[in-house]
Amino acid sequence: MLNLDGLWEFAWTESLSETPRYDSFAAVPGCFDAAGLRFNRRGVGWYRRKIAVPAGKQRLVIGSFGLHAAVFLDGKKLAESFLAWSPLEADFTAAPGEHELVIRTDNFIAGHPLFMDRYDFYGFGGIFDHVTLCPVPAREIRRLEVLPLDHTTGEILLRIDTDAPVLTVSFDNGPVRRFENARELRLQVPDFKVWSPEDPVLHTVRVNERSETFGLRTLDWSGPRLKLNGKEIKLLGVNRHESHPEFGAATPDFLIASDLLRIKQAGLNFVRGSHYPQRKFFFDMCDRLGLLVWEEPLSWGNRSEELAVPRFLDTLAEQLELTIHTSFNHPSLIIHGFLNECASDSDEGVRAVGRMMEICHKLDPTRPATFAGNRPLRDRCFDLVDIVSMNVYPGWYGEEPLDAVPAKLAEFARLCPEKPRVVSEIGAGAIWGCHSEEPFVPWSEEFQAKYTASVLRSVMDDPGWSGVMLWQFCNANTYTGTVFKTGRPRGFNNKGLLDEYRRPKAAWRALKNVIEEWKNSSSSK
Ligand code: ADA
Repeated sequence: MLNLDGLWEFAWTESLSETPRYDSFAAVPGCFDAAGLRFNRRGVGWYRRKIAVPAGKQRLVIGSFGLHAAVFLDGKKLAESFLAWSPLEADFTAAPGEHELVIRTDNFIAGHPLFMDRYDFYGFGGIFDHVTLCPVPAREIRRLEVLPLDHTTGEILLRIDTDAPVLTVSFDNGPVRRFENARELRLQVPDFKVWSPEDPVLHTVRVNERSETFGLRTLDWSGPRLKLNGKEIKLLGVNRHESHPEFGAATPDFLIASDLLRIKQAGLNFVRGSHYPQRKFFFDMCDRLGLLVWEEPLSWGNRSEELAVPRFLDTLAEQLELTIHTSFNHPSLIIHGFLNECASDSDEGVRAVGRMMEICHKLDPTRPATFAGNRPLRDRCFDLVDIVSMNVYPGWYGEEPLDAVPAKLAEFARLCPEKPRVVSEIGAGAIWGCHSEEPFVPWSEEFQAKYTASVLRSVMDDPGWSGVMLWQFCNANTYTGTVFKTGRPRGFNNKGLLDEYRRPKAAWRALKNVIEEWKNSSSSK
């Protein structure tokens, strides 16, 4: 595999129809509008370089991009995608030798099928992740999916998408077994070890030329509590955006690694990737650290009119399918999500949620699926989902005072008692460095710290909840518009437990203290 990261020629145009003049340079990966000359501008970023193409079929992969991308080889379009934050693949065969490769990305919101201008996170443009080129073997294994069936016996199901008549299968570089014309294989992993957050042991399986890493663990959501490997689990975690003031959504791998390490070291076990697909590096890290993940395709607060638009729903369905296939073998992935805060109290909502649930169940029977709803008392989709997930902000939005949080959470915990329930978002804003010793001053670090501690204690002590995902790990770029009730000072969503540069706020310290106390008291029981 050839890594094409590095210095590319760069051109900027105001529209897609203009001819680019490559009079500048840009780093790949990189966002063109996060900082510097094109800060906050909407337009088209053209990236160009020469590549040496070997003989035979090749695959170019862009790990993640925004908001719309197209790939050209010697001026001919090979692929195009609106599935922002997902990988984009372009297969081609060319005469061996040097060729011109162009990746065009734009961050136009108007006309985008999934991204809308009121979304509460910034729609960056550029190439967010690595770009690679690799040969495609004839009769390749197009897809190799590992479904863990039983963590006590090590039984798995392999689903193999290929035209190859003969398959050679081995685990962990062990002995090779040969199968003919198999597309599904029920096998036992030799010398298996169970994957868990405490002991995240990974195995590998190789089928012909393709190798996949996986973990042996099972999930059970048939009763009111979520179970991992047969034992009830409480998810304690954060929502996280791929966002940084200088890097935008092209957060470097070292930053992803340090964010996730911090989350793990704070004693949390969960991270929700809000509100778009996550990168391979993110998942590799979560698999190795034993962090559990919720992943979802791009969407946010979609109204019933939007849920009725076929182009929106079809694109969303396409991205959900791609997301499930792409992340399938990561043991850290335990929940498929979609349609954050959609109009789940409308007919259109019921239809949209039903359609996405069908996709999840069809493609992946081993994981529960859900959407994060923000209207728990009038929701009409709870019957359709595997886990009931609620985004609630008592004591921040709305009229309740901060000390009403425990009672409100206890009330929500009683809804839909036959299914596992999680608080998929909850949080309060604070500006880093803004302090007040007065009780309950919104935007102060002290207010957010009290809020966070109160939420955590309420959820941890209530068996009605299978988990809580605080909103949010760190501040994230968004718009400065005033459409949101309490505003978005400085163009950030300031509900981060850390600020946008990852400087901890008092709430982060409060969180660590509460978890420490809880662990000490559970071990002394
Ligand atoms: C919602 C939404 C988040 C964020 C949050 C907030 O719950 O899902 O993306 O906008 O509200 O900060 O208000």
